[in-house]
Amino acid sequence: MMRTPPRTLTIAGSDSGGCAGLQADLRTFFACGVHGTTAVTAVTVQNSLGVTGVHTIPPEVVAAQVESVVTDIGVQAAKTGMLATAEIIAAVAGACDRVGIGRAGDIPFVVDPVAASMHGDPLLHEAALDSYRTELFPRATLITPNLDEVRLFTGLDVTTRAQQRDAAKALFDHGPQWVLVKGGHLWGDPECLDLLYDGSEFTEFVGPRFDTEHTHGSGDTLASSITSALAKGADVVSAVRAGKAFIVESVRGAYPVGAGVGPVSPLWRLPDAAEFLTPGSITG
Ligand code: PXL
Repeated sequence: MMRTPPRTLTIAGSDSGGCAGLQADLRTFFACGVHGTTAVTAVTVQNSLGVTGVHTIPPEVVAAQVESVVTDIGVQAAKTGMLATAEIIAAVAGACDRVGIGRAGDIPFVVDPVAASMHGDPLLHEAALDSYRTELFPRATLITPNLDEVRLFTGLDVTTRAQQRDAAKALFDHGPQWVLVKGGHLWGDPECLDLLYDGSEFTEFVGPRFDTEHTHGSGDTLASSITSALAKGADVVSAVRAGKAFIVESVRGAYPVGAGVGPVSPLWRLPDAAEFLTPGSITG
């Protein structure tokens, strides 16, 4: 029998197209060698062209999934993705407090404040912005906004690396232990700089900017790989360093699907995957 790997939890929405959301989280968890569990918040009707439907799960069912998983299977780190409504955010905050996720306990808690799909389809009610600021950011070990989310939560329009620092400070004032302001949307920058801040020190993580439009699920993949490293006991700086290395390779491994935007992919972790189970490869 194998040894049980570390367990992680994603509290997130389903992307039927398999590019983003909990589908991206689960495959990242697998590729990072942890056992992934889920609390589903919403089902999106989605393909490579965009989102045509959003169906939310009752808040008490979201909370029950969190409690069911953590009290039996146990998790060493948790993350959030699409939370959709103020009511779901309130339920998640309550459940996290009851089971010791985030500030209320010792389970590291990554809050990826998903607000819209990469096509711009809304994945969060406007009324829920305040719930993030008051109920989730103060409970988070780390928050991981992109620059569109920075604008929504702080009103700051970041167009330079210097402004990225101002944004990190403004977000830190909402109470998370650490802030990672992702620079992928700083379109004029020839590199992608993600800036980590703990209230006193900045740490920069610089990676290449790839010439690809197939970046669906990149935020989810980064947050999930960071969560996996935290579950294995890494400190936040080491976990973000590991996550950055993971997302760089996953963007390099992105591929097209359908007529629109394809996903970033952790398949690079499984070099034989393309050949495995093809007729010539099956022996024995
Ligand atoms: O990538 C953010 C995201 C998270 N969760 C769901 C999504 C998306 C983007 O499309 O669909 C369900």
